[in-house]
Amino acid sequence: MLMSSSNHSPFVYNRPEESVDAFKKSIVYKLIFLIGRSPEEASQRDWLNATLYAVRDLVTEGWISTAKEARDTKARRVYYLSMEFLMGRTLSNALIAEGVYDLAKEALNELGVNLEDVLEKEVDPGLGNGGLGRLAACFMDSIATLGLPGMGYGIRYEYGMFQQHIENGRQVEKPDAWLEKGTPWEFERPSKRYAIRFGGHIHFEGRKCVWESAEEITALAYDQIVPGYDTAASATLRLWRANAGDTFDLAKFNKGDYFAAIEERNESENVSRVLYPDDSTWNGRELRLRQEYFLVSASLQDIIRRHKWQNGGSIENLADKVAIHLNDTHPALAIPELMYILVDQEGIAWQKAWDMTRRIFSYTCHTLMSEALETWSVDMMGKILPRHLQMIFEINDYFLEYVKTYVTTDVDFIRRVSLIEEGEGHARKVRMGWLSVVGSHKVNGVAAIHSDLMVSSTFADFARIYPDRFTNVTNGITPRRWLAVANPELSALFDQYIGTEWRKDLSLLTELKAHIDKPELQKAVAEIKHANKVKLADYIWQELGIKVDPNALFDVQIKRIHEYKRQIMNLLHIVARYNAMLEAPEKEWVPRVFILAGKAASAYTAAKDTINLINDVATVINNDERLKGRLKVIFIPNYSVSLAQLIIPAADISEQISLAGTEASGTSNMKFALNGALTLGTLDGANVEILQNVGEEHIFIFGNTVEQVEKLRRDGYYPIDYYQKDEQLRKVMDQLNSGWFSPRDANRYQNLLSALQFHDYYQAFADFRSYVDTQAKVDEKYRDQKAWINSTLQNIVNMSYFSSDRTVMDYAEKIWHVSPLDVDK
Ligand code: 4GP
Repeated sequence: MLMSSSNHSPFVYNRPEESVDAFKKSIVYKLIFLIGRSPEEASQRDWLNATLYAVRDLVTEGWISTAKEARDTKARRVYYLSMEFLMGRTLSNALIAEGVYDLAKEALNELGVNLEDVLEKEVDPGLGNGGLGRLAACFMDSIATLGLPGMGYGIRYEYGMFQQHIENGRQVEKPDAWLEKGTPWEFERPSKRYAIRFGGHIHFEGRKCVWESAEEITALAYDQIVPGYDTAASATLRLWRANAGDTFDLAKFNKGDYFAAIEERNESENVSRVLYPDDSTWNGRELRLRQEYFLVSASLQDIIRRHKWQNGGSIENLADKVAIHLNDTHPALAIPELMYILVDQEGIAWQKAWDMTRRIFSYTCHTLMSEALETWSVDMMGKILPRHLQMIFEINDYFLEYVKTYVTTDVDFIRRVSLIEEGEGHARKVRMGWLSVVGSHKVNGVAAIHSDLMVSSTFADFARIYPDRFTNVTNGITPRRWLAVANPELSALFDQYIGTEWRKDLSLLTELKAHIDKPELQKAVAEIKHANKVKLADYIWQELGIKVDPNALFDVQIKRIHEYKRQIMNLLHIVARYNAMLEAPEKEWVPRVFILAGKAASAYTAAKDTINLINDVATVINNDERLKGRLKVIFIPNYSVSLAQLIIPAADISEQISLAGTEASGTSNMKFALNGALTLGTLDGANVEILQNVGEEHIFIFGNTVEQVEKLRRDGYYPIDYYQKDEQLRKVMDQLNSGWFSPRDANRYQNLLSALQFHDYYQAFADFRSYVDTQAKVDEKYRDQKAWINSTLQNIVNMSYFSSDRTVMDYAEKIWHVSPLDVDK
């Protein structure tokens, strides 16, 4: 660490000690000798990269000693396998972790460069889709800060999540070529390369299964340091890139068929080309399956190599030393892959290999959406991974035998739990969710209500077979990125009252309780919120050319666009409010700015139509002068981690309005509350636990409970009844249906609206009344600023439980059985 001078190493060139001068020198050195630019000609990006290199120097040695400590103590390790890591920008987080933010700012300042401008230049890699990927990033941060012997494995997609542009109100997807700008933070590891095999066929030699694969590509490793906060410890995120290796067809090349030779290379390298290939086609699905296997095979080969190297070549004690966590079903092929390695390559007896495998794996389920429980057609898997399919059949035989012997012989039950779905009229499929449960020793949900529902619905049969296997670990967020980096002013204010240690131990926030009634604290919190709103208003003005009033209540819903998250219900209320305001223009309306952001999956029509409708409604409302600027609707394009860092600290209301029983946990709900926004939410996901922690006076809960939702489904749910009964709802729907907001294309939303009016699977109509009434309570409370600020503070001081440090320690103790290393000794 920079600040502890005893730790200084003689090896780092020009280590900046604790002086601005030395830091300046280090940055300029990187600029000249690594980037090849003089300070005079350097662009902002050059300065950014030079600073990244300079800061990376500060963490690299600690990183190396963390690895050494794990090696020397032969620590049991945990490996987190995830197809997504939404890490966010690196520099600001690293500067804070190393305690050199101010130093860097001053050093750059003296070089005539503004740190904040430089920070904005950093690419925000979109190697994830939503909550699951961002959770993985928070976990990496906590693993590093806690000094746990852990490592993340993922894919270094050449193109991350698409860039979302809005053209004429509609989402347009553009490729996200994040690598084009260079990646100074990462270390390329040319020596860490593994052959990944696909296709071919299997045959038995006696009892031994032999897989002769047809193709081979190479996985190359790229490492990112994830610095721990205020510790020398760091974690590693290792991402794999596909390389065609020797598949370049020299014969074709020599014959002059250059393009055919290149094409083959390109095709093999497609495996790490893009996050979420289009899964509406066979080719897209096949590519995704290949990606999943690519991640799993490279990572397991790496894990086993490291283990053998540190254990004198032996694999016998693998299960004592290694825990592997499956972030959802995406890496579930790791289960048959490990069996393949242990049985076919290491010659371990099947039963013993299976016992080891189950001790090693654990699995988190992140959703209750049944469509997200992956299945793969047996045909496709047989074509790409014939040995793994065979292994899954073997596992299934073994498992079903167990069920018949110890649980039940009921044919229906056995058909339901079989790892192979025997389709009536459709092809057989491998059920990856079932495989993950059967191959893991622990399975967890991500919030208390979700874990309960998982056991009572999705995995009910398995809970009967393995009653002790299921558990809950409620999600959390890292206070470093989501308070220290995102809200520096609020962080500095807390430092004055309770010191700086809360960044490492969020339970210290409770010490703020003693100060909660102090008018100067309340005033300062209100001022900081206002300043954050001004910042966001400036961004909206610059990006969208729309003026919003920072004194208005900022009401925010930012997350993927999905029917279950019910952005459409938010919109129904906005239109209802618009109508009410026009009917009583003189009333003292609390000015509101509704802010929405989020991407829709490119093949998800209803979600894309929702974005379009939000923008159409926004256009009409934002231009209606009768409202006198008291109502605005803003859709901020291209939602990302860095945008969340800007938006969340500026929010007054956090919309968490999914239908009860559909959102597994949510994590933005925690980020908002930590930054002092009040939750407006249903009894869903982690909202339930937020309610328990902050108390019912400080949160707005509305809508049906899970039991009521289920009862409605059972008894027959008719959205049209609500439409008929509720005048306000009827008016809104009639307006939307008449094309009021899309006059040039009145039928634009016909599908979206009729699905709502006649099916409304996510029961937006059923919750509409209670939502609108609760929104009125929000206004009422906002009018009483003293009460509002009090609730704001009550939210903040009661967020300790939602630190990802707590979450990760829970995993470490209950599931992974790993303990922190002593790196700072
Ligand atoms: C998300 C869930 O939708 C969200 O509720 C949860 O907080 C998050 O995982 C982390 O556990 N699921 C996904 C996904 O992102 O792709 O299934």
